[in-house]
Amino acid sequence: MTITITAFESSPDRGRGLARDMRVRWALEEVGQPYDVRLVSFEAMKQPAYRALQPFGQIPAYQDGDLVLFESGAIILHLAQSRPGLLPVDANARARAVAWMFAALNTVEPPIVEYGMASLFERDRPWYDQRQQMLDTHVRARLDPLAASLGDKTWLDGAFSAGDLLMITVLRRLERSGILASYPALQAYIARGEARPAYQRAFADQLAVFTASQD
Ligand code: GTB
Repeated sequence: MTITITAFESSPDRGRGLARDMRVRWALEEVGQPYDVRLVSFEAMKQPAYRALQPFGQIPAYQDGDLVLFESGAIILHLAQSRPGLLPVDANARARAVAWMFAALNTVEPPIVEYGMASLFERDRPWYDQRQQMLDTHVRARLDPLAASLGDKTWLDGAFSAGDLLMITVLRRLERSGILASYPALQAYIARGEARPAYQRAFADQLAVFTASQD
């Protein structure tokens, strides 16, 4: 049975690999798992048939035979637990890598998403500058300890793991914010992730979808 994931028919990120199918594609490539992609429109995502796969009407959803999953973190955790390559074998090291997965999604991503949403949708509000300053502070309050934890290591904890994969996809959302300029070690960390062959394949595949949607 072929694994199928869903992705935007035409991604609002214009092929920058910021939508959450990118992290699942990257994980699938890291573990060497072939997959199909089902492209969905915004309208189709909100229909009952799609909500049976993803209750919130979002991408990505994941199907492998009888198993239907939603939430990019849960999909990646499932892939990492069922195939070698994304979690250490040692039980304690594995638990720590899972902690970094949660840290990426639950501690670092929320202020980054809030910052990005404000930049997109609140720019014309009279209070925008003040709010953006506050959100900038919130993002830095996560990046400072993250950079300290990374130190001069290549990855967050030993070998590359699903924790790094998620953290790097989350940090990439800041690429146009200017904030990362204060964090050269995090910039280098992102670049190491982006240099991985599995990342490159995943990125090229999602970009090809966007490019085709413009024809
Ligand atoms: N927690 C869920 C998960 O991790 O799977 C969140 C899924 C989610 O937010 N999906 C978004 C979606 O389907 C796409 S990724 N949105 C449509 C909707 O809710 O109606 C979020 C995203 C969208 C666009 C950009 N961008 O343009 O840069 C970046 C990220």
